Amino acid sequence: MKTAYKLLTVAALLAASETALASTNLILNGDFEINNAVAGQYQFNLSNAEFSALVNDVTAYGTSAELDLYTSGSGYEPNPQSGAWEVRLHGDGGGLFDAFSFRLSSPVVSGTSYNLRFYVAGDLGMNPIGPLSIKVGLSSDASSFGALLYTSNGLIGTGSWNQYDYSFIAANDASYLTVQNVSVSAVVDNFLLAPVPEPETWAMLLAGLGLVGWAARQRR
Ligand SMILES: [Ca+2]
Ligand SMILES: [Ca+2]
Repeated sequence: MKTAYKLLTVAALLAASETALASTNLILNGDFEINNAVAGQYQFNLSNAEFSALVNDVTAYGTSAELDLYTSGSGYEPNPQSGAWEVRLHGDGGGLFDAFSFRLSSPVVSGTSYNLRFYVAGDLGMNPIGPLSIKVGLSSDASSFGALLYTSNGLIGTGSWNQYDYSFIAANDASYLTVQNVSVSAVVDNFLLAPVPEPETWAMLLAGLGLVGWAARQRR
């Protein structure tokens, strides 16, 4: 019973951590669900201006400007990782690439710890032509990449979603999370960025769990 209780505690902590990531997400529209597109209608090869106007709180600034806003059942891509929409980014590896930035609900603060999570899938509609890498950065400006934070490396074009997690301490303040594809075509979805809960928060959570466990034991 003791082991079961421990396992339950670990599961509860993990669940709480997942909830914290989703409920305190600083990224506005990180899953692209808030947009002006007609339901079920794919939007291909959008210019930076078209994409920025279509998708709330997201600004495109790449050099190839062929962004696509996809929905379920296109046949070209896996269905969205979350909700009804996903974004396809082009990149030819030769200097032309799609890029965009997410506006944050409150800025990243220098010296604070954060957890980042996002999902990338290879392109079903094109043959994989090389390793896939999506670069994520922090910027003070919606239209520039800023400082490199993380690169999701190693995935060769396939149609399945891959989850990437990265924890970091911010080196500078930033109001935008930026995303660039510098490799082959890929779809991205469901970007989550949340401050790591403070030790006091964990202490309160553990105390709460302790109470729940104590109550359960009393009942037995
Ligand atoms: Ca989505
Ligand atoms: Ca395109």
